[in-house]
Amino acid sequence: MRVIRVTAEDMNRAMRKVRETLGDDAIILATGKLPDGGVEITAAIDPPGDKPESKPPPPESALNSGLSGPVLDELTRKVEGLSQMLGRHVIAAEAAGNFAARPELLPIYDHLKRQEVDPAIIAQLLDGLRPSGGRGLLPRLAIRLKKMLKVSPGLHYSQRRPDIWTLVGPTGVGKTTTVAKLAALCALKLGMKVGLVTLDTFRIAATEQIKVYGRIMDLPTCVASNAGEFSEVLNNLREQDIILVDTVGRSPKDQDNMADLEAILAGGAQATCHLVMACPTRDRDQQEVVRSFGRFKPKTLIYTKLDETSVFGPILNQVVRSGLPVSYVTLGQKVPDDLEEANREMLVKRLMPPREEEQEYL
Ligand SMILES: Nc1nc2c(ncn2[C@@H]2O[C@H](COP(=O)(O)OP(=O)(O)OP(=O)(O)O)[C@@H](O)[C@H]2O)c(=O)[nH]1
Ligand SMILES: [Mg+2]
Repeated sequence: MRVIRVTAEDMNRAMRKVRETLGDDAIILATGKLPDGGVEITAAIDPPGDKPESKPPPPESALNSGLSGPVLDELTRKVEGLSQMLGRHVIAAEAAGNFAARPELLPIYDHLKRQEVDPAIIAQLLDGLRPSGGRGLLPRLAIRLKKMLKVSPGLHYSQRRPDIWTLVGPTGVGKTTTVAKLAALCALKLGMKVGLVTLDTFRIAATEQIKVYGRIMDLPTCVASNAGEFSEVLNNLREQDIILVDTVGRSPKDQDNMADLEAILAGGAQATCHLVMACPTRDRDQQEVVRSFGRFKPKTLIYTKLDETSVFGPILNQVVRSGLPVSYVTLGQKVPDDLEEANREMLVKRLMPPREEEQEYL
């Protein structure tokens, strides 16, 4: 493989240099801005006949090594992860390769990469993207993003009575605070009858936290520490419109603790689970959270701490990969103010280049 790095005043000139040196089959590996305002492109080409030698198959003994149980599971997971990663790199390289013919896509590609959108999703977003009505590519990009981002109506639109929402998720993401915000929205703003339940008996402070919110808002608040008690408190709260259930935070890697939570939740078969994730969490970790909390069959994603980051691609990535809609987002620590129902326009706006930079993408 021959790799070159070119610099120029702008992307079009840099792309022309790449094409002059490596031809139309060049693959763009990376692009960047220079301190003097120029740009740089690292590009490569595979000269004909420059193919890696094929490796002999692994010896039979490696396949029949007797590996089983958790070791084999772990290995399988790692291999799956590696092949997914490789697949993404191939798609990204292909997408970048397309820019040899469509250099005007490069700035958008760059922007979406900085937003940490999965390269495979970027490739989908940019495939065949054409300018519309003299306004460049951004309006069409916004339409495509809007189609990909699924949202679901908030819990107060539900006709079910009582509608029971159980918030599950990793430690410290803001589950209890979000329960309080949702309770305030439904009870104080919409005048609904709301009951609170906490299954978090792991720490005394956690039960206190929800009881304090219950007291301030004058809402019935119950604690349950096993499936039987959970079923009983749900029955006691059956006259409420909405029941919000707070749970103990669980590390996605701690399968034993996850199983304990699953056992308690079995007491509330009529409840729906909603997965709470903090937006600043890295994409790969969010993916692991969605995978391991999948056992609770969450109906929606709730994203917290949007105020703590300016990178929103992982939200799009999880929605596309899991097919789950976003129901709510939270944007700060204040109860009840910092909660919003998710809407596509708001999410698209966060993923698009800021208005003041739009000229750079035309
Ligand atoms: N900046 C910011 N902080 C938030 C937001 N939501 C919650 N927090 C803060 O995050 C911290 C943890 O919030 P909790 O609600 O206790 O989180 P939790 O998921 O219930 O935590 P565990 O029960 O320990 O798993 C607190 O300091 C909250 O004020 C948000 O939208 N933005
Ligand atoms: Mg909590």
